[in-house]
Amino acid sequence: MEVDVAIAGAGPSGMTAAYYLAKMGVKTAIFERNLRVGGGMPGGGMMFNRIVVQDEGKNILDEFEVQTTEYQKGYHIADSLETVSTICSKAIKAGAKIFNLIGVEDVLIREDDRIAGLVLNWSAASLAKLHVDPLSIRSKMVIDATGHESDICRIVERKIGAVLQTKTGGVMGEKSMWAEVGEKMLIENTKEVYPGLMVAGMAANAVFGSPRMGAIFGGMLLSGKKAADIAAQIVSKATAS
Ligand code: 48F
Repeated sequence: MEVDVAIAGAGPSGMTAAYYLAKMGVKTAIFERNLRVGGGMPGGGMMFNRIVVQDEGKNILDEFEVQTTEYQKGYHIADSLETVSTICSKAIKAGAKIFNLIGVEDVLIREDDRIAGLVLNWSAASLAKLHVDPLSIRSKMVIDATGHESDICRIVERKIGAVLQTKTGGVMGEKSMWAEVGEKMLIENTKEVYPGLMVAGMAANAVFGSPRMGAIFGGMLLSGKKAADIAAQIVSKATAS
């Protein structure tokens, strides 16, 4: 019922963030509304289940002991299923909890509308359109790692208003594909976007209006790692005060 960091979405960015947070001893849980983990990674590029990572991303795959093959200077290919299953396993072994089949349907707010946790419900209940009241979990930091949908930021915008730290105050929406720029912007966009709420992975580019990047996944891993570092610092300050 209470964690340090609550992550919405078990795609590559959410699971990478969970791995690094758990490794630092931060109590972390991911809530994934799907039956399976991995988000958009298992499908690779157009269902050829291979992913591409650049050198920086490969360093993380090396740390996870995922096999890669260089196909061009600076670019490497990995098996998407090996990557997803390994990151998932490493995150759980490091101490993170992953709850599948649970969707995030709202955020918990406290004084000054600071985000203080997530409101959860069974995916099956919402799929069956059952009128079932949710439960909530408290956290010191929430990470929106819900991918292109940036679901949690959209909920905040809908319910609290245009309060996000973007140019418009709302979710700006992702731009059309430009892999090189999208990958760079993703790291810059990985940050706190509202008190108590961070964005990681494709959600970060969707929120800040940056391009998408197709089957290049290095940025998702690097964004997850950066999100973990920032969230851990915020949690440690909150714990000290
Ligand atoms: O989409 P997803 O894989 O996000 P990511 O980690 O990675 C993006 C890439 O897969 C790919 C890409 C590469 O260039 O663009 O798309 O940023 O994973 C997001 C996960 O969040 C879950 C969703 O089922 C998926 O597994 N999710 C979405 N909304 C909710 C949610 C929600 N409201 N509650 C719980 N889980």
